[in-house]
Amino acid sequence: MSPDKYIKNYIDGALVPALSTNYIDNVNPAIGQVYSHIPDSDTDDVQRAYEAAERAFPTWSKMGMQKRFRILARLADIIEQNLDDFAAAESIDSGKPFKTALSIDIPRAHQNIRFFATAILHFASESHHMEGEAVNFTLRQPIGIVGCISPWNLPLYLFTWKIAPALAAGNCVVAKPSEITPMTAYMLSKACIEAGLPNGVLNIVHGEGPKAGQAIIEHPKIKAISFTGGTNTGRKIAATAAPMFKKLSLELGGKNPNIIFADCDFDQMILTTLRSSFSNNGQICLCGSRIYVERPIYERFKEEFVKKTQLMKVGDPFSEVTDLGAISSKAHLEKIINCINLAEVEGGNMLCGSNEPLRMKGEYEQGYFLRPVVFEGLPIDCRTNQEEIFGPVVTITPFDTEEEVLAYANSTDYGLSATVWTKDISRAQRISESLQAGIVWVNCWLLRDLRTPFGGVKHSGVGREGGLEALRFFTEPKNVCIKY
Ligand code: TXE
Repeated sequence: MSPDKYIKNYIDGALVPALSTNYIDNVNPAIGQVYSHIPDSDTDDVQRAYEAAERAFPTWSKMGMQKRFRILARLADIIEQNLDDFAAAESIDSGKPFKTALSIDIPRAHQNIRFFATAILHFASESHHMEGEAVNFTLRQPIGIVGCISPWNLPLYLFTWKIAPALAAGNCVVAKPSEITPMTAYMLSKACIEAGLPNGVLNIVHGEGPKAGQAIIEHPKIKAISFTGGTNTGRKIAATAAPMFKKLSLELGGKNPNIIFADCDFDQMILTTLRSSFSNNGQICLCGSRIYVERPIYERFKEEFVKKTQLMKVGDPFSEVTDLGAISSKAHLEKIINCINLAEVEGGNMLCGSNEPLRMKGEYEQGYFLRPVVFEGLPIDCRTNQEEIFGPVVTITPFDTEEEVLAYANSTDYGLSATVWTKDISRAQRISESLQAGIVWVNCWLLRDLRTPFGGVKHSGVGREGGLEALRFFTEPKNVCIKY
């Protein structure tokens, strides 16, 4: 299963170009050059995808969950059997280290599909008995045709996280991956054909957000939208979809606090904090970009953390020793550099890293590389500490009391996740209760159980993904009341 130079849409079971036959360039960010092309789809392609989905819906939604389970399980197996090819494609497309795609992204993609393929077999609805009079039961039926739109940071991982529950629940899907990282979604379409997914059940339309993506959002008969991406895009999507009364799940940005108390397991905390700060170049909505450290260990933390950050290897995504690959695109690299410059203007003291791209030699000379950056000395309310950067940039700040650090942690518009490091279980509980976040990790980070609710509060989103929450989102409850 090798990547092609010309990516195709997957509509009605066939691999086809956009109706306009126009293409957009797809860049390999580690070498800074165009290496493939994606269909520049528009409203007409989305309409074609919708019509295919509409034709497929009666059969797919009624074929029974056992049959849907079998097809989806086969799809998961095909991805797993082609792990290396998928991981190499993901690394080339996004700039992330191959070893990360191999150990995290692609395994999680086939796990997502298998998880929801089996979850639907255990999905049950409620009944409400009115003693001596009637019984109510809730039918949970598929919604119909739904739209799934995903970002570039965890391409196949997040694409399948949406598509799998939608399909398992009996919906047909019109989906769009990010135009920055389309390759593994294209490989997924080939895997769907191999798995025997009936034509039109899943349709993958490639192209730009404001064009192909917006056409999905605006389509009058696509009844639900599941979106992961930036908060500003989420706002635009809500503005279009809410007046059309579409069901919406929005997983948006984060500016997550990492709160470190002096009684923590220091070594474990340092290792995990390096991961929570710089994994995937900080391009994970769950990364902890605001690090608050209790004063008695602040200096020790600063010294150790900066020393270890400076030792991180940036470069060749295919090298075993690489920690940080390339930033996903030139535009994003420029955005991160602007954020670093702003942090300096705001009075930040850069403890390591640089506001200049890292110039590699040889093949990677034109790639978008950046050393990880640590700032201190920034006010809590400055833009650097309030706005999402989505890059390898963190700030560190000392604190003295629980009350103070909670105020810092809850000071932003975001509320996706938070991490707390302490051995005091009562304190961990108190802080967890008061944090304004959809997910709190105590003494760990990114430890994920796919059954748990996933999502944020405030400007980090609306609704929850994961486990039964996702199956509830992708089904419409109908109460049936039978009098006896
Ligand atoms: O995301 P976009 P971008 C954040 C992060 C990043 C910023 C921008 O802060 O810097 O978002 O990244 C599609 N109608 N996150 O520009 O634009 C688009 O094609 C319909 C956080 O990549 O939100 C892509 O498929 N669709 C995030 C998807 O939306 C539209 C992960 C996401 O793109 C559209 C990624 C429109 N009008 C970025 N405009 C997280 N929370 O994980 C764009 N799209």
